Amino acid sequence: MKLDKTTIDKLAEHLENCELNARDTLKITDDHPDMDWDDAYAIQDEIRRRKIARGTRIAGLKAGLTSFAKMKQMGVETPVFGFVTDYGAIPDGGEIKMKELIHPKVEPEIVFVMKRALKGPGCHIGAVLAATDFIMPGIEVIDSRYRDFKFDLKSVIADNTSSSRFVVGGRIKVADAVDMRTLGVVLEKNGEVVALGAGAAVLGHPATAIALLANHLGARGEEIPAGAMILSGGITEAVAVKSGDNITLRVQDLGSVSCRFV
Ligand code: OOG
Ligand code: MG
Repeated sequence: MKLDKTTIDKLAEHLENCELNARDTLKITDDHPDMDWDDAYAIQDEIRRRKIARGTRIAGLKAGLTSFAKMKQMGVETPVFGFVTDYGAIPDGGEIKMKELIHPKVEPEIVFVMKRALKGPGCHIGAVLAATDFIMPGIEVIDSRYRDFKFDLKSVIADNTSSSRFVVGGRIKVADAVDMRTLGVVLEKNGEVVALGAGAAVLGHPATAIALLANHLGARGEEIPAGAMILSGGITEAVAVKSGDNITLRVQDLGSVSCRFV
């Protein structure tokens, strides 16, 4: 750790206020170029602590920057991990208020729900599939607090990996009922196809993202709890949205989910 506790708390408060007030900021590594990975996750942990203390519930976990398309779009090359909140959950077909957000983008994702806890190190796809209860389609709405989505990995980890809103639903399937690698996804904006891909875009198999999360948590003495919902990461580039846009995600064999920006 390179930052002291006072600085970590101050940066967490600043980033969380940017989220809650829909205000953007410059990436925090500009003022703290020597901060390290532990500092970045410590800031994210402090944001989580602040939310829980205020009565917010953690609705699930997320992996991000797990596909080549996303890494290329953001100019980074390592996955990151964060959490999603109860107030971020939007019902299928629901409305998302633009005035609560800065510059949202949508991502097509495969969402896992676990029946058993998973603890790294040494967690692999087989362990993930054995511990998975079911999968379902999800739209993640990301909204970086950094101006123009310009950040580096440490800044985005501290900012809870741009976590904002999410929509899950569609049809659930047990993990062995589908080949997640060849699962086709089609993302539509106002009825037009704006992005498409297949599950293998996420690290060869979306379950790999869950294994990496378990290993990441294991290194910190934590685990993925039984029952956890986990977003495995955008399969395609994220797509910018504006007020009035209707978004639908169709996933082969898993139905569709949608939302509207107002
Ligand atoms: C970081 C969050 C990325 C994903 O699925 O790749 C993410 C960002 O691109 O702002 O959630
Ligand atoms: Mg995502």
